[in-house]
Amino acid sequence: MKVEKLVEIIGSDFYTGVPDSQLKSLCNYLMNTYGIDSHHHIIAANEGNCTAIAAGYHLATGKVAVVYMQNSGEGNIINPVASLLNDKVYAIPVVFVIGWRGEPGIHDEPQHIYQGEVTIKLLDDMGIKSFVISQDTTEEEVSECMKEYRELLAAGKDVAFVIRKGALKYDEKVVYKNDNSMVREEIIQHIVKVTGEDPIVSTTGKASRELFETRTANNQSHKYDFLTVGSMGHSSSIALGVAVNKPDTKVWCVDGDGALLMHMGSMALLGANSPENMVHIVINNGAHETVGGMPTVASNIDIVAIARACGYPYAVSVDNFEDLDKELIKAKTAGHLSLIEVKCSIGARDDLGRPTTTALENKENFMEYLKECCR
Ligand SMILES: Cc1ncc(C[n+]2csc(CCOP(=O)(O)OP(=O)(O)O)c2C)c(N)n1
Repeated sequence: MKVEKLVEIIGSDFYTGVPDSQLKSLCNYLMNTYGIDSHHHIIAANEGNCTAIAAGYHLATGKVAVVYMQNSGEGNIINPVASLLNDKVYAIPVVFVIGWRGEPGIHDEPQHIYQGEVTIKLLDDMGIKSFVISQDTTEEEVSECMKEYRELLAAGKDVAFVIRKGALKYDEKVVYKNDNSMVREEIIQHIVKVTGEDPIVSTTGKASRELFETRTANNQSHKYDFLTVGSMGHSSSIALGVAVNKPDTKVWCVDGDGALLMHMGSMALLGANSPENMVHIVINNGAHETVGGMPTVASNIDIVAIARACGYPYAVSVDNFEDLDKELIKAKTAGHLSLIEVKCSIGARDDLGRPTTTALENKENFMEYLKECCR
């Protein structure tokens, strides 16, 4: 169905979410219609964050907000749904619109398989009634469902539309760009040149895919890299856990700005623990490039200042390859935690591949490498 029709049927004037490639039509519609406007559309740091913003919207207006997200965000909403929205607590109504990655029977990447299996079950467990929208769902069916949903919402309950692949259509295109010149894949090639055989923990999305392809192109093993294909926002904490237990090995984390924002508390933990053997690289394109390029708020925040305030002994920002190479070389031999923010353009190769090893193989090879080669 057309996304405009879904929006009309739901009838809310406030949306908050974390972008998802399967909800690209909804995200693009919202960007074209509202852009980023705190009264109508907020792209939030994580899905729990969205849920709380939706609750605040309801407290202030008495109206019902829509939270949109990929199903991988269900984990992030469980706490605010169970202890804030639920009708045994504050009974705050919210409409969730959820992209269903990893739907059973539909081929998808490994990080989506289990989440796809439990998507509807988790909603049931959270007391959220759900309705699945497919390519052949009619507007009448959605309107009928919404009639029933209105009664539930009036009783302080939460409801969801679960969106199957290709179910929502939007004809307009949106172009996402910024003024930065460096391309993420080239940034990763420069990083790999300096890290050599040091282990890397890389973030969710295309950065990990590009790292995998870079290793293949260089005829290098993939054992050096832990690709955090799911669990967005947690790669720097994984790297922290590795770094403190392998004190004689330089451990690198390749992070994204969307991921950094999603669980930014990890920066405070990194600063507090300050592993001397870790480098935290944040590739900042100010966008959720992997899922379509929708903006994050990271273009307008000072990541270097945040890192310093969190206790990182060294933090720097670069916007060209010469400075990047210089900082990488410096970080390689430094005896303290370093953060390098790399200002990056929005975009990727159309023919970018996906890791050909399984997640389990990735873990086993990485662990074996850490055991044998790193102290
Ligand atoms: C909890 C969760 N929410 C949403 C997603 C969907 N998702 C995958 S990659 C991505 C964008 C990541 O943005 P950023 O870290 O800035 O990296 P970029 O894609 O720009 O390189 C999103 C939103 C996800 N994987 N997990």
